[in-house]
Order: sequence, then structure tokens, then C-alpha cells
Amino acid sequence: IFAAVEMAPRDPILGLNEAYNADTRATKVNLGVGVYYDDNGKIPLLAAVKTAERTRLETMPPRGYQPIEGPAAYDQAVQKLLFGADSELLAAGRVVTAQALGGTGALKIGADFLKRLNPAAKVYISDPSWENHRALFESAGFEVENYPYYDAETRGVNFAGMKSFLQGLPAGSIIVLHACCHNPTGADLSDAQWVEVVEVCREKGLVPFLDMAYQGFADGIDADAVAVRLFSTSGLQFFVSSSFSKSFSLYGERVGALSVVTASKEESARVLSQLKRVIRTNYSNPPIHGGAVVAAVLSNPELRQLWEDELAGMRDRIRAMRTGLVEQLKAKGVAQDFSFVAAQRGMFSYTGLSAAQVETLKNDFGIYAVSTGRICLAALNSGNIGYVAESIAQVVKG
Ligand code: PLP
Ligand code: TYF
Repeated sequence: IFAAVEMAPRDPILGLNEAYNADTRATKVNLGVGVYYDDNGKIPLLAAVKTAERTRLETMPPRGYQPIEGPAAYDQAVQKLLFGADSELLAAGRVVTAQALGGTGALKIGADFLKRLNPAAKVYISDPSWENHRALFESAGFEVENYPYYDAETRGVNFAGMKSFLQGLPAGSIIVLHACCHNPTGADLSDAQWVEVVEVCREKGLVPFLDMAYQGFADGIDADAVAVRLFSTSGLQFFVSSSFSKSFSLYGERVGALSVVTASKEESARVLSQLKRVIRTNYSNPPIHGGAVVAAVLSNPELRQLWEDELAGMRDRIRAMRTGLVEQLKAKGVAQDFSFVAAQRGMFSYTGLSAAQVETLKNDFGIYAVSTGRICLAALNSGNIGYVAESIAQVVKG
């Protein structure tokens, strides 16, 4: 039965991990995958998480099935983070949230629901986008196309191009938007541009799907939610996928959520019933541990403050690595201006390094990056930044 099975393509980012792991050079650096490492090059276990886990272990709670949409304590905690504790939408019962298997799982629940709702719609993702966006919506049965986004010349967003493209789309088109910390470019919309995007979605009857995988990694929890908050006050209906993989450093626990903003409380009940149907037929109900830890941290004022401080620490360290890399490249005599790296937001930078330069970095220096020139700044640390800057300098100076 498997004789005709073809080899599926590898994920270009996760595939890099395998090559990195097989590399025996002591100086190797993995700037490929989007994971936050601390200054010792380790994935941190946050103190807030550790404390919540200890407490949980002491009580040894039973492991029954969870509600299909996850526990209310978790879903409500997610809603407050995304929409704000004093959100009118929440008070009106216009948001339904289901726990999901990471941000990826949230996108897939939303995609499967949308496919039932509007099978003929097309999905539009930014050019470029997280590669899994395309694969995931295609696997839900949609045709996926790009909307203009990154402008390599200005290293910012081609907003005029994006806006006019969106204005030309038929009503019902599904628009996937990176709510903050755009992956892979690090180039985000300004608040004023978000206002315009909301307006276009309203005028044209588009279906906004906000993907928020890095809340807290640009400017802060509320500041990074500006897109969600602007859509919230617009009166529109929309989707938000969110993830705690990065903000809680809980990658492998697979903790995320899908939230859907509806027109009324009554509509919410019907929408939730459909989300539950999608979940039931995929994995029945979500795992317990990660969501319980997140809910415990977010509902305890001391742990929450500790988490916010730790999140700020991650954010500040990435910023320091951005400015550090810019300074070191300059100090190593690189003529090309890399100051844009310090202005980009989140974990990633589109460095402008060519595929050939990325290949040289890997072969000659053991430095792994995505072939598009994307690097993860959160993999830099005080021990490797000098080596990385020196290697990039050699590569760009040819
Ligand atoms: N969306 C974007 C834009 C991402 O960069 C990621 C990264 O992992 C995800 C979603 C998926 O998050 P998770 O690891 O929680 O599935
Ligand atoms: O873009 C990244 O590196 C992260 C991690 O299929 C990731 O978002 C990459 C690929 C993938 C899942 C997660």
C-alpha cells in the first residue's frame, strides 16, 4: 500500500535543526528556528512556570478529560490578554475561545471551521509569510495566495501595495495578518496603518484572521495587542490565533488558543458549537498540563507579575542583541548599513543576506540561517555574537 508514496518536502525551518544537530563544530550557531534562547544558549524555564508547575505537582490533580474547548479559566485568561481585561466584547459575550495545540493548532481549527462556512473563499497571506500558513490553509482545502507586504528596498512594509491589493479582493476573502512581530521579516504595520487595514476589511467585507504568536516580544503585552484592540472596536467579526509557545517558553507543551469575535452572544453559542465539532473530530479535547500552568500564572497576581518581568527580560535581551549585532558589524568594518536590524521587531530579521551567503555561513562557519536570509536574533548571546558578526562580516565583504 505504500509503494507509490512519494517523499514529502521537509519543513525548510525545522529541517535546518536536523542539519544543525548533526554538525560537530563546537562554534556552530543555530539562527534558523524561531525559538528564544537565554544568554547561555538554553531554552529558559520561566520562574513563573516553574512555581506554577511545582504547586500543581504537589496537589497531584486527577487527569480526566477536559472540556472540548478547554477549561473556562484558561479561555478567559487568554481573552483578557488579547482583548484587554475591560473589553466590551468580553462583557457582551461576543468572543468565543477554544484552547488549541499551539498557535498552529489554533490556525487549523479556524481554517477547518472557515472551510465549512465559506468553502469557495480564498485565503491571502503576506508576501512573505510563515511558510506553514500556506501549507496549513491548503491542507484545510483552501487556495492560498499572497498579498504584497515586504519591500526589500525600504526594508519595511509596502503599505500602499498591500492596501490597494486588499481593496481589490472580493467580499468573504480570508486575510491572514501577523498581529505583531512579523515572521519572517520583523517589519510590522504602524498603528495608523492598522486603522486603515481595519477600514479596508470593513469596506470590502473581508474576513480578518489575526495570528498572534509573539505577544509581548515587541513593546509589551498591551502594546503588541494593538491590532486586536483596533479590530475589537470596529464592530467587525474576526479570528485570532494565539500562542504561548514563545511568551511562556512552553514550545513542546503545545499551548495556544483560537478566539472568534462574533456579532452577538447568541451567535457566539452557535460558533462555539462548530469549533467544538472541529476539535472533537480531530483530537477530542486538549491536553491538560500546559494550559493549566498558563492559567495558574495568569490568574495569580504575583506569578503574573513575575511572568511579565520575565517576558520583558526576553524582549530586552533580543533588543540588546539587535543593537549589539549592528554595532559589531560596523566595528568589523562592514560598509553596508545594517541599522535596520535594530528597528525590526520580534525575534526575526530579514537580513538581506542572499541564499549563497547563507550557504557560505553554514559551510564555512557553522552558522545556520534560513535561505531567505531570515535570522533569529533570540539565538544570539554574549558568547556567540562576536563570532556571528565576524562571520557575517567576512561573508558580506566577500
Ligand atoms: N504563527 C506564526 C506567525 C509563527 O511564527 C508561529 C511559530 O511557531 C506559529 C504561528 C506557531 O506557533 P506554535 O509553535 O504555538 O504552534
Ligand atoms: O518560524 C519559526 O521558526 C517558528 C518555529 O513548521 C516553527 O515559527 C517553524 C516551522 C514550523 C513550526 C514552527
